[in-house]
This record gives sequence, structure tokens and C-alpha cells, in this order.
Amino acid sequence: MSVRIAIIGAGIMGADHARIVAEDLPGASLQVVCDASQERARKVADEHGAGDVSTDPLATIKRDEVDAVLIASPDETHAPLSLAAIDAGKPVLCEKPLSQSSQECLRVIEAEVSRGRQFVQLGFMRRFDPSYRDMKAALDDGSLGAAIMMHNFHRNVKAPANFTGQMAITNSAPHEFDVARFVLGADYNAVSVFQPACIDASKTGAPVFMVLETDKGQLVNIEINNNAAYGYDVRGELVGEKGSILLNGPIHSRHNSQLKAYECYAPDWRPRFAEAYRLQNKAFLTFVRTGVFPAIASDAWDGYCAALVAEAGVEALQKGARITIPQAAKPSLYKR
Ligand code: ISE
Repeated sequence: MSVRIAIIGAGIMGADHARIVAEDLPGASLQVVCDASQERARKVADEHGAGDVSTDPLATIKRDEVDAVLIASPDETHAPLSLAAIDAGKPVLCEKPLSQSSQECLRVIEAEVSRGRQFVQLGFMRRFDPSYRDMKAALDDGSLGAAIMMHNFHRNVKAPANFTGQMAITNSAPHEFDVARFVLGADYNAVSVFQPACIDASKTGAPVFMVLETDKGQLVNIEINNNAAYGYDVRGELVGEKGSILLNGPIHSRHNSQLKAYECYAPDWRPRFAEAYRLQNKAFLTFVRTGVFPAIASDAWDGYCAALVAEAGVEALQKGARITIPQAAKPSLYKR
């Protein structure tokens, strides 16, 4: 039996998930596309052969002919819609962040704990990216020695008009908060945030530079630059006592022209992380079928941990101070 999926949100990520379900997910079918704009939902539904469209997310989640839900609507709807899916007893793949508020993440965690099982797989897709997985494997097999530092660069071409300096921390950097925590197998103790003195910090997408300290004594630095102009560029290097490992993006070709050789950058994250999204969504399908939470996927607890860092990061930026990150006790449901 095919797993019937409802996609909530038909924007840039909803459309991409609809394409993945339609083209790359044998065993899944696109049942409904739901969006506040009927026209946008219809466009995505027609492009990817969905059975129906809707403008009501809560009714969509409850439909009998929907087995699982994929949430790709605006950030502030992620937690309320995840709660609705849990209430309906349906597994959900929710785009990151789970919430920008750690308290709201806790409500999702409480809902799962009270039902005694996990429903929410969180879309921190980088955990499935082959280059980050190589990084984690190199650390786990001992070839790097103990990890000391992780350097991260996250650059977008141009920040969307609504992007504030705060969103660099609450919307973009959570990818690094999560994947560095995953690779290092560590939690964070403290965060400091800097901005170059030479920039206009009030400008949409102004860059931030963050330094995180882990509970294993490592340093993780993250540059977020959402107005990098030249391309979508994510870099990372993990430095160990015996060596280091650098991420490589998927580069399929090299151009030779006018005495130059060059490679091209993607305009946004979708091509760079296409394989990660595909593998993540495949893992979600297996989760829906078997009820076994995917071993490497992010869950509601990981979403909570990312939100704690984001909150501390915003405070660190506002106060210009190093902020300690509260440690919380993980419920046994999330111990893997
Ligand atoms: C965006 O929301 C994403 O999730 C992308 O993966 C990330 O690269 C970008 O910075 C975010 O704004």
C-alpha cells in the first residue's frame, strides 16, 4: 500500500518536497497539497500530480486518506502543525526549525512523551548529506584523533526581504547548530556572537560570526553571510588531533574557457543538498512504514537543543556577551 502524504505549504520547500515525493519516493503518493493560497497549492499539485488541494492545514492533517504529513509552511506554524499531527496520530516530517522558541519545542516533546512514541522527524537534512557523513565517519573511526575544532561557513546569495540579523541565528544557523552537534556527538555550553564593525548591522541579512563551546571542550565557529552575492556556499572543516576533514559539495563539472578553469555555485541550497533531502525523505517513508525512528535523523529533542542555542545566540548578539546555554534532561523517549 502506498503511503499517502499531505504537504502543508507550497512555497520553495513545499514545492521541492512535492517533487521529491512524486519523482524519487517509490511507495509514496502525493495526496494533498495545502497552502494559504489555493492558486499556489493548485500549481504545485498540478506540477507533481497530487490528488487534491486544500487551504485548511488542520482539516488536511485530519483527513482519513492522509497517512503522513510533511510541513513546509512558515517557521511559526511548524510547532502548532506538528502538535496537530501528533494529535491525529500521524507521523510528520517537519521543516526546520521546529520552533524559534524552546518553550514551544518542549510542548511538542511533552505531546510525544505523553503518547509514548515519536511522531516528528525534523528536517535538519544535512545529517543525511554524504560529505557530513564522511566527516562523522572519519571522527568515529579514529583516523582524525579527538576532535578539537569545527569551522563552518554558510553563505546565501541574497537574504529574503524579511531577513533580520536575528534570523541569521534563528533560521540559517540552526543547520550548523544541529549538524555540528551531530558530528561531534556533543552539546553546547556557551555561545558568543560577533558582527564585523565595518558593516551596517541593521541591514537585512547582515552577517554574524558565532563561536560555540561544547561540553567536550571543543570550539565550533559559524559564519553566516546571507548576502554573499556570488553563490550558495556551505563549507566546513573538522579539525582533530591527528588530521582534518573538509566538506566537498557535489560538483559535477568543470568549465574551461578563456584561459580559465572554473566550477559553478548553486543559486540556493536545494541543488547542494539534493541528495540529503532525498535520503532524508526516504528515511521518513521507512519511519512511516515501520514506526522505527531513523537512526541518524533529527527529532523533536534535537529541535529543542537547536532552539536553546538560537535563543542564547540572539541574547549574545543583543548583549554583546558570552551566554551560557542551559542544559536540560533528555526524556528517555529520545535516548538512541
Ligand atoms: C533556509 O531557510 C534554509 O533552510 C537553507 O537550507 C539555508 O541554507 C538558508 O540559510 C535558510 O535561510
